[in-house]
Amino acid sequence: MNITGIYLVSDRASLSGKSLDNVILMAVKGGATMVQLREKDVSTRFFIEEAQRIKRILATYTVPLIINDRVDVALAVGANGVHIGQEDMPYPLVRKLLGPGAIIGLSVETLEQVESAEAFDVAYLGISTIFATPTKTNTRNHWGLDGLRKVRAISRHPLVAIGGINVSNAAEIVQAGADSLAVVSAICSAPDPQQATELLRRISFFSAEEAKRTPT
Ligand code: TZP
Ligand code: MG
Repeated sequence: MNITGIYLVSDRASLSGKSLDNVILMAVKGGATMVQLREKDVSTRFFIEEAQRIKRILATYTVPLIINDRVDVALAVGANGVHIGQEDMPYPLVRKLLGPGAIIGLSVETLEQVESAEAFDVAYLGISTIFATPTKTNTRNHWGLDGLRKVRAISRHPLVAIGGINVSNAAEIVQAGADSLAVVSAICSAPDPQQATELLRRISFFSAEEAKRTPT
């Protein structure tokens, strides 16, 4: 799995009246390469029905569906993977349940957690959080760009940066070592989520995409 590009993480509190299905569709049309459904306050039934709907939308664009926290929901709907934090089901058990092909992402908030994750075959580390963000306030650490560079220097895993990412800082976060940018409010709260995703992608990944296309 090639982890790169703009990774949309859903948050229904950030939608400013828009429909989640539509925001996800717009983000994917704008070039988002992964989508994580993150639901903290809905019933299991609701979560499963939503995930089934979103999975159908994403399949058209061959964009992977990642479920936050809930291994049972991921299994039930045949999602591509799960994103877990340090308090969730331990990585070895998630791998055992989902199998070798699943995309498993793990959030890390300290260098000790980064070091422990070297033993795991995670698809990526979620570097949480890069900057302080009103979207999630129960966070332990703000890595900043220097912290991200430190993680880049010691980890073998692809790095997904998350927290406070927007057009003003996206490019420097990629330059500091992020393979992918996970974004909530800069897409979910945008009046035009497709345009917001396109802009984030262009700002942060355009030179890398160009270099791949242009033979040297
Ligand atoms: N995990 C760490 S920060 C965060 C999550 C889910 C929220 C990021 O939201 P935003 O609006 O992109 O800063
Ligand atoms: Mg979690």
